[in-house]
Amino acid sequence: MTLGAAEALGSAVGTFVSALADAGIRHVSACPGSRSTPLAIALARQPRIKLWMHLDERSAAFFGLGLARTLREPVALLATSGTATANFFPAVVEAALSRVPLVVLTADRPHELRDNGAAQTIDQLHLYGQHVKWFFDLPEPDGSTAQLQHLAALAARAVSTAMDEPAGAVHLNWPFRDPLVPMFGAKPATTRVRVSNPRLAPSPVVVDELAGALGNCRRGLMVIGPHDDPTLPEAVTRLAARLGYPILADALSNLRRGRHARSHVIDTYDAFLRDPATADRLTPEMVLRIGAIPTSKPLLQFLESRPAVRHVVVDPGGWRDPGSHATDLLHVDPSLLCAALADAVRPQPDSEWATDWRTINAAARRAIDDYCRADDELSEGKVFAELSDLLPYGAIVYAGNSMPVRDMDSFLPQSDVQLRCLSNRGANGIDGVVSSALGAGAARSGAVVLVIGDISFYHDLNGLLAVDRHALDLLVVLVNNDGGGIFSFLPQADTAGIEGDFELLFGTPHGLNFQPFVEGYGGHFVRVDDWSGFRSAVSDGFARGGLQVVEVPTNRLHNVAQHRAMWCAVAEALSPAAVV
Ligand SMILES: Cc1ncc(C[n+]2csc(CCOP(=O)(O)OP(=O)(O)O)c2C)c(N)n1
Ligand SMILES: [Mg+2]
Repeated sequence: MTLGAAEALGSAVGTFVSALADAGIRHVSACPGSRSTPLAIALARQPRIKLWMHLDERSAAFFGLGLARTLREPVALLATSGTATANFFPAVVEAALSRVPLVVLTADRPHELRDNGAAQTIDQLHLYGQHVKWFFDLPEPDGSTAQLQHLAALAARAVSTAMDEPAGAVHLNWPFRDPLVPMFGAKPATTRVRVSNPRLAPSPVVVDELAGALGNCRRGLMVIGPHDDPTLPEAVTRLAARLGYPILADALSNLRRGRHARSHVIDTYDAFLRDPATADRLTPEMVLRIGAIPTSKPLLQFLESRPAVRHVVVDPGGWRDPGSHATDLLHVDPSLLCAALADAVRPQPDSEWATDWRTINAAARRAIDDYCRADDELSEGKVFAELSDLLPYGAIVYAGNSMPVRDMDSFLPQSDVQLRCLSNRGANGIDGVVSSALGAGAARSGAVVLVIGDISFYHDLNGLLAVDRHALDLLVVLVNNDGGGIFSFLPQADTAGIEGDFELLFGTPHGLNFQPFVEGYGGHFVRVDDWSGFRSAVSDGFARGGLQVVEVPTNRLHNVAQHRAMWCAVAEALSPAAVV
């Protein structure tokens, strides 16, 4: 080994990693490998960066995603060459679609060892295709001053590009020659460039035009989909109060929970908009929509079946308008726009329109509460009604895809007990959810509850290793209906042609007993059989810490019947005879 090569390597990776830290990277989620040695050693030695080592790249990537989502800051991933890099793919896709900033670092063979049969070498160029915002194939380190300056600039550019709206993943592929162990002699070159990614403020022209239109519209609605920005609740609720507009707040908007003024927040629309008569009474003239596409299908259908409505989408970037219903797309920061509009609009006295929505919301809430109180059987939706009273202020609720995220949207009531609701809603994958929740737990101290279905839990059992490895706490509410419960709500469940094959193709029961798996990872497992057992298992779980799994056994067929009964109870409560 020539000292010169190892020193050149050391100054290259040292400079690059130091520039990553300068640009704001504080966490890296990584897995072991030989080719990635130079970066792994440089990251481990960088005091401003915490290196989270994992064994499985797919889980590591989702762990990094959960960290980045929760911290609202960019996080880096590191993998060695070969199929390790392909295991990052699902998390990269989720980052792209849910706008989470990730800097993906993959180590590669040098150019002379590519495409000629060298071991553990795959084509890593543009591996993640259109799912990353930027790809760059770095040069083999030579230690030259010009290259060090370039590496520092590349690190800054990678972080800034990942953060730029809409945020997402970037991919840097870095080939390393042997010897792979760097020597750190020289001081790393400093980053000269300082990058800023300010929020996109609306121009006065945009604010004036929209404020005028809103001021002249009595029947307006604010629809807030998944959008995790702590500055949004104050801005949105102030604007809604000035205009007398209801706020249809997705559970993932984080507008339902907290000490902000919630007088205009509507949280049961998923149930009452299923009733056509109620939906017809509530047709708006104008909609201001913020955030990702709402979780609630009835809300989407309500909006889509009213094409005459002026539909303004406020989004700092991208084009989130499936079905092409938007009439206006404003590429500005939603909080800044709402704050500016709240100052600009003519205040309107609270109208019959707002009162109608509020009355209907209150009646639907009473019907849902009564329904939950009367039903003693363990059921899936009621998990969120129960958790609503059990979770401590400031807890994070990570909801798995499939039924948990929908049930959270349908059943989680608004309250001033603040919760932060998160979910992988970009690509709606059932993969990597355990690791994403663990990443959320690694981001800060405080309670984190993951509510997840059995198949999704099975999908990422590997992720559980991180609990012990990194001394994390995670309380998992495992809704075990022995298969994919969501499919029982779909037409596939009633279609005669697949009768008999439904369980084989969709229900997919597995009969797994999760207890030994959980205990194998050092966790504590309780299967509850009633609600009082559930309540004590959750409180005990928080007190114990570490990995706590509370399994709620449910039945997929009963689950459909329970949801339908709840929707019927809401429709009945809102029938003209019931609403005076
Ligand atoms: C990675 C991935 N594979 C497959 C799917 C399709 N899918 C959606 S929901 C679901 C079943 C999930 O079952 P479970 O986690 O038990 O939740 P439940 O439906 O019972 O609420 C499947 C296979 C997906 N969304 N993501
Ligand atoms: Mg299930």
